[in-house]
Amino acid sequence: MPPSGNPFTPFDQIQNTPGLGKDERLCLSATVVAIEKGGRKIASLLRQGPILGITGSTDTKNIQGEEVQTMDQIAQNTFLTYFQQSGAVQALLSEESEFPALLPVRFSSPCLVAMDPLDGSSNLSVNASVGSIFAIFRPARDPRAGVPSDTELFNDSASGLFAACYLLYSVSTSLVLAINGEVHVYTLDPSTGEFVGNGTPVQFPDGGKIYSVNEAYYPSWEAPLQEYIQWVKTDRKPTMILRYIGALVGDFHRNLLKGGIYLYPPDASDRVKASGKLRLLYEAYPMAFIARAAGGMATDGHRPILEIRPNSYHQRIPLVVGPSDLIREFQSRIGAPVSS
Ligand code: P6P
Repeated sequence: MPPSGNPFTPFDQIQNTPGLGKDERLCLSATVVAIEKGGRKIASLLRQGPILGITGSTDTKNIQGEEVQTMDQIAQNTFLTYFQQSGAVQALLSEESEFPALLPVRFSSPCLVAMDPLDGSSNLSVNASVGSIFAIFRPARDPRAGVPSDTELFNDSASGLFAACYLLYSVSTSLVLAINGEVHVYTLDPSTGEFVGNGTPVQFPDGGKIYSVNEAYYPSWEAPLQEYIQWVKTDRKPTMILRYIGALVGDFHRNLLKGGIYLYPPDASDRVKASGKLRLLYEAYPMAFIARAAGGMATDGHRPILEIRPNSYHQRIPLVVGPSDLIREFQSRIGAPVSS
């Protein structure tokens, strides 16, 4: 609780962030309010998910060819509705839709949102953590001139990205918001419906000892990665421990607070995941933006994630993200250029 005794909220963070124009502040506030509203609704539904019978699959596949969980659809529709009502989002790209949806706007500098409405939803049936992920951009061009089939709405890299946010539905519901180099963690207070923080920005701790990767795919990794993973478990001092819960938001959040590196490498044995499983625009970009604001870095193994140009709305990319000390160590071990 800040010295004032009033809870620090995402609205306070936005108001206190230097370098935002008045209209941008208004638009970002309305966008984050929509995310908070959706987070409250989904957290409430998830608490009673098995009772409501909404933790299972729809037995349909999305445009990614992935099985759609009932809650994926509910989350998609929930955030779409609240973004529509906000009047602050002029186009919304979602993992669940092939192209960005054009939305009604009431602000003079509306933004562009790319989202994964419910990440890790296969965890739902076993009551494990899931999350929602949002990248918030200044559009590279006005989508009302027509939604292009390629990624012209987005700049030629993450240069248009000016805020990123995720919701983590777990023991409690967290909202993590990064703007202009500062990250704050908020917790949903069920008694008031407010997301409250302590006003102190979060930074990755140095010296983390956690690595998060699905080692089942070890046989299909390239040799330098296999050697790195063997090294962290044997000759590294201190050795690392494996923590992996199968949901990017849950693994990232633990690593943000305790210090750890998350890896989703290319899987040479799987045509779909040959370039990694995670999507650049609404998973890798936002996590890389949050990591950078928390004193960390994110790479595809060779290039900084935030410098990679999107070539399609649902482009997949390998992701290695975490504190700078662990990312530099990873890069030096696999022989990649060590980030400055
Ligand atoms: P695997 C969830 O499906 C997700 O996109 C991430 O949230 C998670 O880290 C990863 O995939 C898990 O994938 O192949 O280990 O089950």
